[in-house]
Amino acid sequence: MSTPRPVLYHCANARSFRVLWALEEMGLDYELVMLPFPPRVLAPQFLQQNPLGTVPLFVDGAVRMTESAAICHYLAARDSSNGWAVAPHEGAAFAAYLNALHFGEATLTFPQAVVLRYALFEPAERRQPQVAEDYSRWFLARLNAFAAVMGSEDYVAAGRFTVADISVGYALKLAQVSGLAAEFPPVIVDYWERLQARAGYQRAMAAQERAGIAQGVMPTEVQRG
Ligand SMILES: N[C@@H](CCC(=O)N[C@@H](CS)C(=O)NCC(=O)O)C(=O)O
Repeated sequence: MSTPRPVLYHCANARSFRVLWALEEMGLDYELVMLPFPPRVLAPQFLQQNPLGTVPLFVDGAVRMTESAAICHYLAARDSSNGWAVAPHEGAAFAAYLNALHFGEATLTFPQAVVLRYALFEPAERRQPQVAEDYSRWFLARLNAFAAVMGSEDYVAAGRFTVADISVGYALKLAQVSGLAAEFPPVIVDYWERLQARAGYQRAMAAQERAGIAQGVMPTEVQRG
C-alpha cells in the first residue's frame, strides 16, 4: 500500500509559501490545497481542519503543524544527510541557523503583518497610518542590523542554503507586498536576488500558480504584490 502524500493548505504568497518552497527545494511529493485569503472569512469550512484559521496547515499522517518555520525544520531535519538543516554538532553554525529560522518569522515577518493590516487590509476608517509607519521603521531597523551581521556571507548559516534562508527569504518576499523592499540595504538586495534565482523558489512560484488556476483560487491584487 502506498503512503499517503503530505498535504499543504496554502494561500498564494502567504507564510505557507515557506513550506511550499521547502518541499520544492527538497523534491518531495505533496498535495497542495489552495485557499482564498483570508480563509477564516472566505473558506470557513477550513476552520474544521485548523481552528486557528491560518495557513500553513501541514498534514503528514498523524502530524499536524501550523507554524511555517517549524514545518520547514521538520522537513529538513528528518534527513540529516541533505544539509537543509544545520545539526547541533555543527557548533556555532547550528546557533546561527536556529536564530535565523526564528528571526525570519518573529522579527522580520510579524511587523510587516502589522503594517499590511493597518495600511492596506483594514477598511479605511480602521486604518492606522502612524502604526504602519512605526512598524515599517521597526522592521527596517532590525533588517539593517541583520544585514550588518550577515556581511558578505551568501547564506544566513553554515555557508550553505538551508531552510533558515527560506524563513528569512519569505520575509523579504512579503516586503514586496508591504512596500518595504524599496528600502532594503544593498547586502539584502543581493541576498534576495540570490534566493529568487534558485530553481526551488521558481518551482514553488510555478506550483502555486498552477494549483491556483486548477482549483479556481486566484490571488487578490495585494497577495500578488
Ligand atoms: N506564525 C505563523 C503565522 C501564520 C499566519 O498568521 N498566517 C497568515 C497568512 S500569512 C494567515 O493565515 N492569516 C489569516 C488570518 O489570520 O485569518 C507561521 O509562521 O506560520
